Amino acid sequence: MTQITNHMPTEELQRLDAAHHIHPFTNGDELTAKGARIITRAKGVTLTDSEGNEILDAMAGLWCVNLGYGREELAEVAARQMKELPYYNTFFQTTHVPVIALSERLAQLAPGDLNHVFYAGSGSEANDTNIRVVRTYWAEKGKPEKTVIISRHNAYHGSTVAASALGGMSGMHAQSGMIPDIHHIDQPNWWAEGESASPEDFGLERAQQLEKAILELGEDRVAAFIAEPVQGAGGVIIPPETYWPEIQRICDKYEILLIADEVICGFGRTGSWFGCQTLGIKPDIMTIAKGLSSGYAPIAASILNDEVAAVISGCEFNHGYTYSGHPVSAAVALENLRILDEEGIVERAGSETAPYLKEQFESLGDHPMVGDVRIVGLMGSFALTPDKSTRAKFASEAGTVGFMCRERCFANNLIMRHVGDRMVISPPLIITKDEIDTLIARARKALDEAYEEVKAAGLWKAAN
Ligand code: PXG
Repeated sequence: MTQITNHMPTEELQRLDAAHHIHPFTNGDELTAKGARIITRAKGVTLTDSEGNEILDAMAGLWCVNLGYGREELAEVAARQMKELPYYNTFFQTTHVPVIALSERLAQLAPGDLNHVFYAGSGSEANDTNIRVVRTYWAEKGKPEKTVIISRHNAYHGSTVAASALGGMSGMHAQSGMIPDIHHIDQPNWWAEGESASPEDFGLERAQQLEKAILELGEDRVAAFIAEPVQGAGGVIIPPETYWPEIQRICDKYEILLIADEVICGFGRTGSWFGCQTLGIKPDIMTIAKGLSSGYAPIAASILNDEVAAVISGCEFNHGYTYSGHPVSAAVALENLRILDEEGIVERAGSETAPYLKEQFESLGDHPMVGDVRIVGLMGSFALTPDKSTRAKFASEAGTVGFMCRERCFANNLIMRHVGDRMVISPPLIITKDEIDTLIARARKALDEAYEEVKAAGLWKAAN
C-alpha cells in the first residue's frame, strides 16, 4: 500500500481523492474534472495549500475556527486526555471529569438560566435533539398535541434528514423529503424581499408571520420556534431592528419555546459570547457547535433552561449519541473556552476588531458591483448587484456572478464564500488589523477582476 503524504504531487492526491472520496454539497463530476484544492497546514488566519499558496481564510474554516489555527495548547490537552481516558460514554448513569467541567463552564457562560447541557457530535445532531426535547417537553406537560416547530425559509439548521427539514433550504428538502410537523415562515431578508417597505416595517411584517402561523396552525399545536439570531449559511442576513423584539413578544405571548440556533453566532462571532446577547433575545434552548471547540474537535450541544430541563428530567429521555460528551472533544472545548476568555479574544473581537472590520468592509460599498454591505461582529456580507439604487438582481441564474466572484477571491488567495449572489465573510476572531487590510485589498482586487469578467461575459444585466 502506498503511503499518502503531503509530499505527493498535487495531481496524484487529486486523482486519489476523486477516486475514493465523496465531498459534501459538491457536484462530484465537476470536481473530478477540476481537481480539489488540497490544504496541507494552517497557522493563525492563514492556510497553506499543496502548491505552497498562502491563503487568508476569511471564513474561519466553515465559520468555526474562532481561535485561529495552530494553537498548541489544544493539541496538548487532546493528547493528554487521549492518554488518560480516550473514550467513555455518558449513558448508564456514568460521567467523567471533562464533561462535568465543560458543562459547568457552559452554564456560567450561557445567559440567564440556560444551565443544562445535552451533548452531540455536530450542530445537526444537536438540532435533532431539540426536536425531541421540545416534543417531549410538551408531552410531559400533558400537551402531546403540541408538536409543530416553526422555522424559516432559507434557514440552515443542519444536514441530517430531521435538521434539514427544520431548516429552510429547498434543495435539501427536494433530496430527502420532509418530516412531519415542521412549518416555515418567510425570512427577514429586506434587501432581497422587502420591495417598497421600509426595513422597520418589513421586519415587523416578517415577525408577525409567526403570530399568523401560530393562529392558523392553532396555539394548542405549536411547540417551538427556531431561528439563527443572524442567518449564516443563508447569506449573513442581519434582520431589521424591529424583528427580534417582535418575535420575542410573540413567543412570550403564546408561550412557545424559543430555540436560538447559535451554531455560527455563538462564541464571539457577533461580538458578544452569544448572538442572543447581541440581538437581545431570551431563548429557552440554545444550539451550540463550531466555535465551542473552534473546530479542533467535533462537539455540539443543546443548552436548556431550568424549566425545560426540569420537565425533561421527569421522564426517561430516550435519546443519546455514542459521542455525547466525548471526553477528548470536551477537554479541547474547555481549553478553547479558557483561551477565548483569558486572552480576552471575545472581548477584543467585539470592542476593537469588529469596529475596524466594519469600517473597512463597508468601504467596499463604493464598488460598482457591491450593494447592501452588512456586518455584525465578525460576520458580514454584501450583495452583488447590477444596480444598487434599485436593489436589482442579475438576470443570470442566482449564484452565477457570486461563483465568478468567489473564484476571483480564491485566485487572489482569499477565502470568501458566495451564497447565491451574496458574498460572505466570517474570519477567525484573532484576525489583526493588518490582516484585515490584506483581506479588504484582496477582496477589492477580486471584485475588480470579477466585474471585468461579468461584463466580458455579457452578464452585466438586471433581471426584469
Ligand atoms: N445550525 C447552524 C446555524 C449552522 O450554521 C448547523 C446547524 C449544523 O451543524 P453541523 O455541525 O451539523 O454542520 C450549521 C452548520 C455553509 C455551511 O456552507 C454552513 C454550515 C455547515 C456546513 C456548511 O455555510 N453550518
